[in-house]
Amino acid sequence: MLSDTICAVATGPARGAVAVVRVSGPKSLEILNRVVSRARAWEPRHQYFCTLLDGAEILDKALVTYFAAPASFTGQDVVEFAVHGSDYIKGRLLEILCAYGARPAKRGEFSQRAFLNGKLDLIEAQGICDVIAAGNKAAHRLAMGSLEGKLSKRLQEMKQTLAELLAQIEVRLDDVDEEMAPLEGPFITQQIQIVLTHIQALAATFSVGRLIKDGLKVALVGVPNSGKSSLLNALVGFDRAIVTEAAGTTRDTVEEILDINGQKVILTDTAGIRDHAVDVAEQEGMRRSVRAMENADVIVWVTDGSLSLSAAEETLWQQIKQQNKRILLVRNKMDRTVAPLDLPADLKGLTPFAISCKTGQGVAELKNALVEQMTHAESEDGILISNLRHYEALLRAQTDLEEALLKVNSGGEFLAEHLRKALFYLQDLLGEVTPDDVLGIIFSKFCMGK
Ligand SMILES: Nc1nc2c(ncn2[C@@H]2O[C@H](COP(=O)(O)OP(=O)(O)O)[C@@H](O)[C@H]2O)c(=O)[nH]1
Ligand SMILES: [Mg+2]
Repeated sequence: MLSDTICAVATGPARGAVAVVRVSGPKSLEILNRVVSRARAWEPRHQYFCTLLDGAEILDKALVTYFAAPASFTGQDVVEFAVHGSDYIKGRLLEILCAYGARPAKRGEFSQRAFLNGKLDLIEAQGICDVIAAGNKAAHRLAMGSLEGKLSKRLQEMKQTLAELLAQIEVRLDDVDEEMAPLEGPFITQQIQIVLTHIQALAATFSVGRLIKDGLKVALVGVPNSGKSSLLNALVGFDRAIVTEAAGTTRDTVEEILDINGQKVILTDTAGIRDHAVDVAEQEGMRRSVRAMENADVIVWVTDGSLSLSAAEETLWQQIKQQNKRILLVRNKMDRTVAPLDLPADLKGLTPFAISCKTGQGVAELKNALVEQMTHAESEDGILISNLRHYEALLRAQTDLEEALLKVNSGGEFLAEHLRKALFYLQDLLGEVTPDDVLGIIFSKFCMGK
C-alpha cells in the first residue's frame, strides 16, 4: 500500500488564489519530471517556478517543491505544487498526475503514511486534525499541545515505568531456581501508583478538554418574559433573537456560537416554559427547551429580578434540578425595583448573577463565569485529553492498574497480566499496537489531502 504514489488537493475544495496539490510515494519524482516543461535535478526543499504541461498546452505556472525521503511529512518522496486555485486546474492536474502513475489519495492517507513511517504517533496525527478543526484560541492551543507531542511524551514516560516494572517481574517469573532477590511489595506498589496518579490526572481533564474542543453548550431557560432572548442578544452583542413584551415570543430554539475569552460557547435561547402553551407551536417550543436543557453542559436559569419567584418557576426549578448540570442563576432586569430574594431551601447554594440586559450590568461577569472552568484548566500544564478514544483507553488502563495494586502480594502471574494489559492500552493510545482496521477507521475521519 505504501508503494503506491498518491495525490490530492491539500487546501480543501474552496476556490482560493493558490491551491496546493500534494504527491507522495516512490514515483513522485518521476511524475514531477513528466509534468513540468523541463526536467531537472531537483534540490530538495527548494522552490522552483515551473511551467506545468497538459500535453502540448500550458496547464499553469506553479511553485514546485520536492521533499526527498525520508525528510518529508510522510517520510516518502513528496512533491507539492502550489498552483492557481481554480477548480479546473486542480481537477486537471490530478487527472494528469494519475495518468502518469499516481492514484487519488484516500482521506487521511498522507497522515497515515507519516504514522506508518514513524514520523508521528497516533496522538500527534490526531492532533493535526484537531489543529485544522480548531476555531478558537483555546481549542487551537489544546490541539497544538497534542501535535507538539506533549501528551505523547507523558504517555511514553508512563509506558517506560510500567515496562521496566513488568520486565523485573517477568524475569523473576522465569527464575524457577529463585536465584534473584524478590521484588519488594512496597516498591511495586509505589511504581504502579506513580503511573496510576498520572493516568487519573489525565483522565480527569477529559470533561474540560472535551468542552474546549467541542464548545460549551449553554441553554438559556426560564419562564416567558424573564429576558432569555434579551440575554442572548446581550451576550452575543447584537440583536439575534426577537424580543417583545408579549409572553411566548420565542417559539423555536435559537442557537448562536460565540467566543468568550478565546473559548467556544454555543448558546441556545429557548421558548419560555410555562404551564399552558397557547398553541401547538409553543408546545413544541417548550419540548425543544427541555431537549436543549438535556443537551446542555450548563443551564443558565433566567429570572425576572423585579418579581418574586412564581409557581411556574418553582416547577421549572424541579425540572432544571433533575438535569444534574452546572446551573447559573440569573436575576435579570436589575435596573428595575428589585424584589426581595426569597429562594427555596435547595436553591440557596446558587449565588445569583445580578444582570440588566437593558444597561449591560453584570453581563461581563456572567460571561467570565461561563468559561471559568475552561480558562482555568487551560492555564495548568496544558496537557488535556479531548478525545473519547483516549479517555476510554486511559480508563481501561486505570482499571487494570487498580487491579494490579490488589495483586501486589498475591503472586506474580496475575500482577504481570494486569500490568501487561495496562501497558497495552497505553501503547494503543499511541497507535503502537492498534489493529490496521481500527487505524483505517481513525484515518478515514481525517480531511482530504491530509
Ligand atoms: N427593564 C428591563 N427590561 C428587560 C430586560 N431584559 C428584558 N427586558 C424586557 O422584558 C421583555 C421580555 O424580554 P425577552 O427577552 O423577550 O424575554 P423572553 O421571553 O424570556 O425571551 C421585553 O419587553 C424586554 O424588553 C432588562 O434587563 N431590563
Ligand atoms: Mg424569548
